[in-house]
This record gives sequence, C-alpha cells and structure tokens, in this order.
Amino acid sequence: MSKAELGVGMVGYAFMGAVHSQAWRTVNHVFDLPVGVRLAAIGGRDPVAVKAAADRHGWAAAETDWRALIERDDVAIVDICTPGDTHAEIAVAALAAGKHVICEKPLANTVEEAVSMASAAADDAARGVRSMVAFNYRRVPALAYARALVADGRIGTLHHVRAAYQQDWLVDPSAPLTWRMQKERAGSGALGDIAAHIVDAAQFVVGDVLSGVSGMTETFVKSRPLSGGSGLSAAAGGAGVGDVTVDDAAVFFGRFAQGGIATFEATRFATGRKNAMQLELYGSGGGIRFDFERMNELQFFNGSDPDEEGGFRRVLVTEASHPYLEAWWPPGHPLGYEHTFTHEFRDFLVALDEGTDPSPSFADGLQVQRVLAAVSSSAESNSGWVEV
Ligand code: 4PW
Repeated sequence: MSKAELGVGMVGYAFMGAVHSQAWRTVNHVFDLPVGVRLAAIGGRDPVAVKAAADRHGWAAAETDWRALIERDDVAIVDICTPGDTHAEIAVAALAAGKHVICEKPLANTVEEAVSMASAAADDAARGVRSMVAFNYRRVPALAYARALVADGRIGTLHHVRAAYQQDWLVDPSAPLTWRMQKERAGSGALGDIAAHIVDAAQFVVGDVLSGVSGMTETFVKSRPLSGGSGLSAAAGGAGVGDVTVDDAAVFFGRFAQGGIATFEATRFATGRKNAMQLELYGSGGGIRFDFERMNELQFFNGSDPDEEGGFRRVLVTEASHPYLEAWWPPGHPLGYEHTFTHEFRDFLVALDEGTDPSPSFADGLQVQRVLAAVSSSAESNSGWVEV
C-alpha cells in the first residue's frame, strides 16, 4: 500500500526558501517515514520570481497570494520562510484553515505576536493541527548528542555555558541596508536573527530555560545604502541611504532556572567569522565544546579520566548510533548545514504521523521570544537584570 502523502505549501523563496526546498525534496529519500510529502506550491509576491523559484526548486505550482496558498486543497503543511513581520498573520490563518505549520525563527517580531501564535497553536493542537518553530541547529547531530550526554549526567552539575554566534557580513559600512536591518520587518538585528539560535540551542542542550538576563546591544553603522548587494545581502530597495533600526551586535548573560550561568554573544561584526556558532558547557564532572565550523565533532572532557590522560578529546559524531545518522553515510563521512533542515522535517513528519506535538513548539518559540525581549529591555533601559 502506498503511504499517505501530504502537500507542502511554502511561503517565501529566498535563502531560507531554497534551503527548505532542498530538505523537503530530500527528507523522504533519506529517512524511511510513514508519511510522504509533495512540494505542492510555493508562494511569493513577485510572479516572475516565484515562478522561477518553483521551477528551480521543484514546486508543482506558484502562488502570488499567501492566502490562496494556504486555502489550496493540495496543501496540508504550510511552511513559513518569510521575514518576521508576516509570521503571525500567516501562521494564525494557516492554523485556522486546519493546516499544520512550520515557521522560521524567530517565531515573531514581538512577544505579543508570539503569544497570539502560541495560543492559536495550543487551541489547534487539540484538534490535531500541529505546529513547530524551525530552530534547525538543534538538529545538528553533534548538538543532539551533546544534549544526550548532559541528560545522562556525563558533565555532572552544570556551572557554565558560553554561547556565541559570530558573523561578519556587516563589517563593511558600504554593505547595503537589507530587511534584516529594519526593525519593522525583522523585529531586531543580530538578537532575533542569530542570538535566537544560541538561546534555543543552549536551552535545548542544557534541558532547562533561562530565568533572567542582563544585556547590551550596539549598532556600529547607523545608516547604509538602500541599493546593491545580493542573496543574504540584497538591499531593501530605494535610493540614497536608510537608517539601520536594529542592533548589529548583542551581548548578554543569564541564569538557568535550575542553576548554572551563561554568557551569550551574537554579532555580525566579528571580522573573519562567517557563521561561527559555538556552544561550551562546563559541569562538575566534565565539559563539552561545539563549533559549527566543525559541526561533525564535539570536544568532550570526561572528569573521571585519570589526570595523566586528561584533556578534551575529539569525538567524531558520524556513527550510525549518533542522532539522525543511521540514515546517512558510513562513519567518517560528514554532514553539512542543509542536513539539519532534513532532520527538522523528519522530526516534524514523525510527530504528525504519531499525533504528537512536534518540538520545538510555538510555546517554545514564545519562550525564546521572551528571552530576546528581556535582553532588549535590559539593553534599552540600561537597567541590568530582567526576569524572563
Ligand atoms: O538562521 C540564520 C539566518 O537568519 C542562519 O543560520 C544564518 O544566519 C545564516 O543567515 C542567518
């Protein structure tokens, strides 16, 4: 008997749209899943560009109105890859239409929007409509394995977390102003775009949530050209220069609810760093270090090793027994960024089939949003500690 097939309708076709397309195309060819997917329709406002994206990425149809896309009978899953200012409206409408929803991070631009999304998701989960926020770095096998090590007590009682997400694509002051630098579209800058990832990853690996934070943010370049650039750096459009209305960098520290303290650094001005996402954990019995630039490895210090043989050891996370890797290549054959999205969709489809809530839920996305808002509030008012 052929397996059930769910149609996906994806809104957005730029960087994230391309990455998600690849993962939707791949997921059923890698994992043996009880449910299949079909790339039913892709949505975007520009008719020529969205048709080109449909052809390039393998979507059966293109829509220029997201409302028409979510109403389609052949769409059962709505995948939101648009800037943050549209997330709440699309997600709430899609859930109301009975469609399962995956939404890119950060969940929304404000806590209020995230509350409306989490509450719609909770109501709709009761009638079997599922939702998930797309924190893909959770699905790096090494980070999923790090979580298992922590849960197994392999580093003992947690004392310290150090998290950093460093990029440098804005260090050139002539780099154009993109939607990611406009508060009304993106909500915030490095904070929502990349600190959101390390907050989620740290909480995921630790298995706890931040209870309070204190932070500061900085905008190093206050205005930028409105034209030029391409890809991630494509300008928002217009003539002359426009104001940067978000943070270029954010640094903050926080405390976990069950103990342990953490520092976070998110920046687009770390010259020479392209996409360095790092997480370190130190406990009473050991330590773990991860760097996305070596995403197939963990550094693990086992405190019970004899002193003479101590030191961080390189663990190659490429065994079939590591998370997600039973479906991929033989040991020693590494994965990349795009595979984290394949894993994300695998987990989503498994949850749909089992009738369980996928993780991270919109409620989890809301909790991250509250952390980001607390950092903003601390930074803007220069007020120090803010409870989450
Ligand atoms: O989600 C993140 C993006 O918004 C990404 O993983 C990297 O940082 C690449 O672009 C931004």
